[in-house]
Amino acid sequence: MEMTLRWYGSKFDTVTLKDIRQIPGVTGVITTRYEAAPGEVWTREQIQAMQDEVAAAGLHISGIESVNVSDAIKAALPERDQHIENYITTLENLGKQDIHLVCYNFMPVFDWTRTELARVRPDKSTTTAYNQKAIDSTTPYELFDMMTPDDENVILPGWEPERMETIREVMKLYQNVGEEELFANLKYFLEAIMPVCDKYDIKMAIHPDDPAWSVFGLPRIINSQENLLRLIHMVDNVHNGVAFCTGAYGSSPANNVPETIRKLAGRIHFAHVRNLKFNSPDDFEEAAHLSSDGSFDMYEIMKALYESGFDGPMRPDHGRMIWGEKAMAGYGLYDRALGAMYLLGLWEAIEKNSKR
Ligand code: DNO
Repeated sequence: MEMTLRWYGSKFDTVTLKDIRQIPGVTGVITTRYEAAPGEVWTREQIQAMQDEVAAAGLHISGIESVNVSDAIKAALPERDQHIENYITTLENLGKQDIHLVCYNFMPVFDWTRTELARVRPDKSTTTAYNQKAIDSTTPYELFDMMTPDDENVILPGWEPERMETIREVMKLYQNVGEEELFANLKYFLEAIMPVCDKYDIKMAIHPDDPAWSVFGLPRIINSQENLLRLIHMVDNVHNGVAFCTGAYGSSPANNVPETIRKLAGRIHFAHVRNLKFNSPDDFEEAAHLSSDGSFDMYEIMKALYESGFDGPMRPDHGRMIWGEKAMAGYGLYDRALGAMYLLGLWEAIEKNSKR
């Protein structure tokens, strides 16, 4: 297991590579070309430039989160083959640059969804939160406003302003796409990219839907144990794997996080580990990583990862805003650094215990 931190690049992130380098045990970053539109080819020169910048800080790129999949691919529009071809070229260029992990999601239109970006917790930290009643009484367009931070320099990953401009049209693309169609489109995409993944040993890691159910009537499929197993079996290739996100997958209390980790052994290529606090069946917020601050047993989660042989990059996930920090919601330095330390501590204890 390698502990990493997500980093958005010097143009977008308030957290610097120097900051990340000073977190004990964090050796790699998970990054992306944030400015790239889904469907666009990434050149080797662009990838090399990212690698040079990260290497100059004494770190390396452990994986890409994300190379986004366009709605044309997700909804099977006429231009999907062109977009898949571009995706393959990007994968080829990443492979040639010695990058072997790519995270993506297959959520239509919206990426992770929250209804509050700065809910105040009892300790006066702020955190992101989701309330189903708030979703039920709003529209996707109003939600976009809620997901837009007041500070215009802070953009929320997955909710870039340019997306809002096309959201009405994009929603319409899914009128005839249900869960079965979405599965078929995912299979089509995976089958097309597996040869290049095999050639360059690129592990594709799909991110579970967040929250793990349909939002605004759009189909969502990466949200239950049954569907995750269906995904890995429908294209039975080790390069077709999962970015297991405990918070996204665990947002549904029906999902047993440690059990599913064990069932997916060998196919989890990347782990996002965070804790949630359920306040009611309709409401959760992101807690500190520590088990006692939220609803998850983080020890059991880490033990399941360890015992199922997980050996890929791991990252702490959505952190609270503490100590006056202002950063991209969920992606400040301090709480994620605390999270990384805690997860490394759990891992060390589990590892040492298992060797006794
Ligand atoms: C949110 C993230 C997601 C994730 C994508 C993967 O914090 O976990 O935006 O990166 O869904 O493509």
